[in-house]
Amino acid sequence: MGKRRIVSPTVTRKDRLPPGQHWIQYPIVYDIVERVPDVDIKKYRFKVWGEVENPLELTYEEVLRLPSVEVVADFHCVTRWSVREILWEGVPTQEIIKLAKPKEDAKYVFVYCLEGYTTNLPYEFFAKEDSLLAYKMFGEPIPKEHGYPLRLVVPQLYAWKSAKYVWGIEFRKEDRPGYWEERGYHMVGDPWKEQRFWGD
Ligand SMILES: Nc1nc2c(c(=O)[nH]1)N[C@H]1C(S)=C(S)[C@@H](COP(=O)(O)O)O[C@H]1N2
Ligand SMILES: [Mo]
Repeated sequence: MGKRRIVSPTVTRKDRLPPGQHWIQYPIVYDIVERVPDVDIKKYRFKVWGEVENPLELTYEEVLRLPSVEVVADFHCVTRWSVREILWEGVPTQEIIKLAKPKEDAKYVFVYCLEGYTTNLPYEFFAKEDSLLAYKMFGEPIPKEHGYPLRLVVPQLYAWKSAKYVWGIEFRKEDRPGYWEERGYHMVGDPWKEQRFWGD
């Protein structure tokens, strides 16, 4: 039996290409560091904490055993390129929500990455049906430069919110700016509203 496949609303919506964007063939690799450190996968732990009833701490093997989906989604970078129909596979964020049980007042999500990158987003976008923690891209283990071992993919926001090398998810009452958000980028980042910079 095939895995459940979700076609993201980013693919099916009528105004598919967000304003100010153009199509390219493949995502350009962007990193805030020159060399991303190698991960010792035996020591890797994926953690969820903050405004939740059930904090999580999982090994990579345990992450791979969680219920999973395939998501086909477009990918929109704030530098104005967009890529059609990337195939991701991993754990739907809705599954993380089921396990960790965020409380009523968990309105924001803050994401921690192995090399020090962080980003923030509203809970509402984290919880979308096409958001996932991906460990495969086009059917193969996600390449290191695209986020191995685990990548938060949030197709309905600009790509800087799709954090690579994720190790931690914190549910929060209050918003807090991540790496690019501290440097002027938008706290939400909805491409169809052209929320590029804070104030847009
Ligand atoms: N951990 C981490 N995640 C990150 C980044 C980063 O520097 N570090 N860059 C972001 C930006 S600005 C973009 S456009 C996308 C690019 O994804 P790609 O490198 O897979 O093409 O990753 C996002 N996720
Ligand atoms: Mo970006």
